[in-house]
Amino acid sequence: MDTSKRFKSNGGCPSIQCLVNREVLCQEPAQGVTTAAHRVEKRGATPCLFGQGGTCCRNCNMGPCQIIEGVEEMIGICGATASTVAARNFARIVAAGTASHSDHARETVLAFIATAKGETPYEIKDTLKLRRMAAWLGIDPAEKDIQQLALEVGETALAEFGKQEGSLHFIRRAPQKRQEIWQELGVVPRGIDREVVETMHRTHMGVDQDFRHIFRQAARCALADGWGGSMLATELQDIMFGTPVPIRTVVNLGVLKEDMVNITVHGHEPVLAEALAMAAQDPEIIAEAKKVGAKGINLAGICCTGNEILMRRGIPIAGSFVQQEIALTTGAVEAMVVDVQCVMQSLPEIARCFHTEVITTSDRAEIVGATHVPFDHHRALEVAKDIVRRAIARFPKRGKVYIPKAKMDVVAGFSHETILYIQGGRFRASYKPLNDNIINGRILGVAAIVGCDNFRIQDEVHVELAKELIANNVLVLTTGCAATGLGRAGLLSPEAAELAGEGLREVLEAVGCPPVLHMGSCVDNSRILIAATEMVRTGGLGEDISDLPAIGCAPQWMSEKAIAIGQYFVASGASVVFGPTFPTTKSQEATDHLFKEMEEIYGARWFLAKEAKDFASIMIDQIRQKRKALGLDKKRERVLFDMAMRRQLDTPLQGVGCHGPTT
Ligand code: NFS
Ligand code: SF4
Repeated sequence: MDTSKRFKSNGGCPSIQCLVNREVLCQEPAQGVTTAAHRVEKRGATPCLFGQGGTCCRNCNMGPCQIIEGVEEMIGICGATASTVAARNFARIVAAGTASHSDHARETVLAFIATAKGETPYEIKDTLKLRRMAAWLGIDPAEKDIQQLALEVGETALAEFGKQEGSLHFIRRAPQKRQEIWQELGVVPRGIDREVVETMHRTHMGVDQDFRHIFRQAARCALADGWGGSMLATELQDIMFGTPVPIRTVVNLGVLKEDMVNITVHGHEPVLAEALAMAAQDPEIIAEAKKVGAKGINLAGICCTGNEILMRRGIPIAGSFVQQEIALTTGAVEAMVVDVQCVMQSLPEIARCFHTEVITTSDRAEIVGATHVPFDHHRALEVAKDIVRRAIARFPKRGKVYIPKAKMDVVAGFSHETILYIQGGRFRASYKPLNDNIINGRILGVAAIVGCDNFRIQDEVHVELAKELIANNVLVLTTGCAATGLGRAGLLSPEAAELAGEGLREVLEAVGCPPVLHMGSCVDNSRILIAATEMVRTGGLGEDISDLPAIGCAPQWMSEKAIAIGQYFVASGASVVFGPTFPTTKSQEATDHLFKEMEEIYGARWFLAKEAKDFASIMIDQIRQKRKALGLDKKRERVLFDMAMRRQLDTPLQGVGCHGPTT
């Protein structure tokens, strides 16, 4: 093994604010290792200002053209204006984000089909959801055995990618009024792949050149993500691996174990992580680990793969996006297994300073310096065992180790179905208690804090913002790396309810849940679309998502996927606040479309904010405005639902057992 220390030359103890990250980077094993924290420190926190504003075009070889809005001689060689270029760049970001979520979904669907045929070690676990999804996909679930039904569901889901005409099936899950808006605008997505391809075509040099028209396609493409790719990934993963229910576990780098073989699983696709989880429990494998002096195998998640296995299996998360390199600098990780997305190219270089092996597994993603062990869901367990054995072989080669103490208890697993259940109980699962508590003012509204963390932002924006929101009686939903950050800060535990305002606290204490509900990975933002739809359907809060006192945000976004998510939220009627920068700001015209005109068209818009307090004030203000429009700004009588009142709820069960209505 090459343990050259060449990457260790210019590290040092960086001046980052996150205490646990700094703690690890300042210890002996990490001495001299260069990470993103060091690179940001060296280069400064400000990226290329020109590129950042969205008006740099390199879509053809007459450019690149730097375009300055309002300066006639600074349009593109082809005549492209700032708004067109900003819209094209924005649409391409949305297409890349949609492609990422959807290609992940495709892998899920292929594994699902193989599972239905009995060709994988996975099972069809949630048969209730299978039946519900079958109905949404236009399949009659009656009188079909589970495997046959699963096969039909899988094949219909697969056809959603290549569909050329008509509309995606899950579009029909949205509130009626929203569907009408989409029809009228002509933004109903046809096939998932078609929308991505068409967006790339329309943004090629010399095709679609009306910025509003380009933004409309960006909305259609994003909707193909939220109500298409992402939603298919979430639902089929739930059927195969189990719909999450509340589960206690721990997060932060302190979950790594000194006396065990540590395998961190990083990326996005739970098909890999689930197989590793099975392999890690195999008695034969555990015996092999013991033979080399370890007590067993400790699997820990990074990024959204971490969220997937945390939600379903309670496997701890070692870190979010910004902690991936730092996990390696503990010197305690035998193998970091990765698949796709948000995996930093620097990992193998850092691993070379230690005994760690970085293992790539996806046909779509290899990294120079990593070992490639191709994953195939047909041979899932076999490949997973092979990977775990590689990690075991590294254990005796460990050098100095520093594992920080920091870890925090969290409760995760708040799928939309769980939220139904905790409010109404098994037989009266309903959003009515939530709606009623919003109507009576005990809960001011609902906010989603989603998305990445980002090396350019030092402050704990997510944490400060969440605390401010819950103190103002806003219930917070979270996904992605933001959720891990909020977990690290202790906000995903029921005890954190004491930080909530009086009204919200009463509700949380009655049902015993945290003030911040972890709803999963980034594809699981589709759960938030369904939760919002269910709130509309339950009644009392308007007829459409745009009427709800609800808003989303991604204060530290980094990935293109985050922009796709933002655009599908806005196109679905939920405003979002992003920051600290936004990719169209060098074109006022383009930015005005997203920040003003979209409100007239979709009933929702983008906002930009930098600091936690600005995010909070925009979000609370928006929630208040929606309350006012619903006539909820006046004081109402406050009623707490006790069991007797819950029993009186007249929500029909619709024949679906413990997982509530048919959404
Ligand atoms: Ni979402 Fe999740 Fe994290 Fe951002 Fe990356 S892991 S898919 S993109 S960085 S939240
Ligand atoms: Fe320049 Fe137009 Fe080519 Fe873009 S498409 S690089 S603006 S000439």
